[in-house]
Amino acid sequence: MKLYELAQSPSARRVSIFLAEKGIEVPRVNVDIRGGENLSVEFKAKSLNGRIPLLELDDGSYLCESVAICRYLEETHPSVNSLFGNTPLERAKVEMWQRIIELQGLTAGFQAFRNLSGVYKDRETCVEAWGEESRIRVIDFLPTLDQQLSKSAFVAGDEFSIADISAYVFISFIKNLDIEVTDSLPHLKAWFITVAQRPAIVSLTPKK
Ligand SMILES: N[C@@H](CCC(=O)N[C@@H](CS)C(=O)NCC(=O)O)C(=O)O
Repeated sequence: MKLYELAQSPSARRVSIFLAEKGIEVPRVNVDIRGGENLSVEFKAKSLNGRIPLLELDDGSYLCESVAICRYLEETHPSVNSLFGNTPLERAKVEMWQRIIELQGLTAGFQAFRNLSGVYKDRETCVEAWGEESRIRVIDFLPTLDQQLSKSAFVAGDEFSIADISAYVFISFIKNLDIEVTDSLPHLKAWFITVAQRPAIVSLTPKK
């Protein structure tokens, strides 16, 4: 296996944290996405969505989309506690929260960042008003997470799951939008501090 990524990019971090939680090591290839390396014919021939992360399998086939990659890694490296949930209800709750975080959190955050910063204006039309609206949607979504974390230790229930990884990456990312988790969101704030101390996440945090 080989993982095409850019370590600090949020979607690649979802897979990296997952791998570290599972204790799986995979050779990595750095892709210069800001420089447009992912736009090349060669990369697009490998990646259906033309983006990172991208996992190359030993049979020469490829998987894109961070959650699909994590699901494959989970099923090929099963452990006592699955990060996708262990019972039918747990699995459904993890899936529910994954979709909520992906659709209402990460997608809005990415749209805000891309349209406001213009980092990818070489490959897409940036619409400032859409960026502003997406940023507002991110802010409006935060209480949903705070409320959920007032009821359970982790996003999808009592166990740490891939939904926490997605939410952690989302909350880390919104600093780029000048959005902070303040004391008005106490449960979300406390959860973030706890999750940041997990050995898997500490192991990926660059030393200052
Ligand atoms: N839904 C995809 C999102 C992948 C994605 O947007 N990757 C970004 C980096 S975080 C990328 O490759 N951007 C380059 C581009 O848009 O050209 C996933 O979860 O893997």
